[in-house]
Amino acid sequence: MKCIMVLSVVLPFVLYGTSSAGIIDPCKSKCEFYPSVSPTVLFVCPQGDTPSFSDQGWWLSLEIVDFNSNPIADIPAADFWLIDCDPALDLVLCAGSASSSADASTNNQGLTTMSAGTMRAGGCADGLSVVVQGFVLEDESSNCDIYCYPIHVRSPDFDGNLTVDLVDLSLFAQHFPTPYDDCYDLDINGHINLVDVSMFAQHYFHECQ
Ligand SMILES: [Ca+2]
Ligand SMILES: [Ca+2]
Repeated sequence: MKCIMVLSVVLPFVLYGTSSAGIIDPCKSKCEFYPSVSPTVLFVCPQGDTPSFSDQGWWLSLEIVDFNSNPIADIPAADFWLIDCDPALDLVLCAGSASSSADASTNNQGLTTMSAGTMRAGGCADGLSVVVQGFVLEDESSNCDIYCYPIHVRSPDFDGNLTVDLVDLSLFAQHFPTPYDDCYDLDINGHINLVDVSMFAQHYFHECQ
C-alpha cells in the first residue's frame, strides 16, 4: 500500500518531467532586440541579396528553454525564422520558414542570435516576431504576449508576388514622389525620392532563388 502511494506521488512527476523535457516553452524562452538605429528598417528582396540584419542596424539574441526551464541545445539554425506580426499581415515570405534563419544552432545554454542573415520576402510589414520550430516566442514579462518588434520591412516587390517586375514598377510610379505611402519609402526617411528609385532599380527582375 505504501509503495503504491509513493508511486502515485512520484509517477506523475516523472511522467511530466520526461514528457516536457526538450519541448520548447515559447513563453519561458527569451528574445532580446538590440536596435542601434531608429526607426528600425529591414530592406529585403525575394532574391535575398540585401544587407544583413546587423548591417541594417539591429540584431536579436535568443535563449531557448523547455518547460522545465532547461536550455535546449542543437536546434538547427534553419529552424528559426521571422514572421509578420503587424495587423495588416501582408508580408510574403519566399519558401516560408526558409526565408530567414538564425546564425547558428543553439549552444549548450540554448543560445543563438539572428544577426548575420537577411530575409527573402516581398510585401510590407511594420512588426516582426521570431518563430522557432513552429512556436512563436512570447514575452514572459507581459503575460506571454508574443514578442512583436517594431522592425519595418520594405521590399521592392510591392505587390508581394515574389518577383520584382513591371507591376511593381507601375505601382512605384504611382507613388513617386506622391501620394506618400510608407510601403514605397524603401529607406523610411519620410520621402519617396531618387534614393528609393535607386534601391528599387538594384533589385529589378529579382525573384525567389
Ligand atoms: Ca511583384
Ligand atoms: Ca525614402
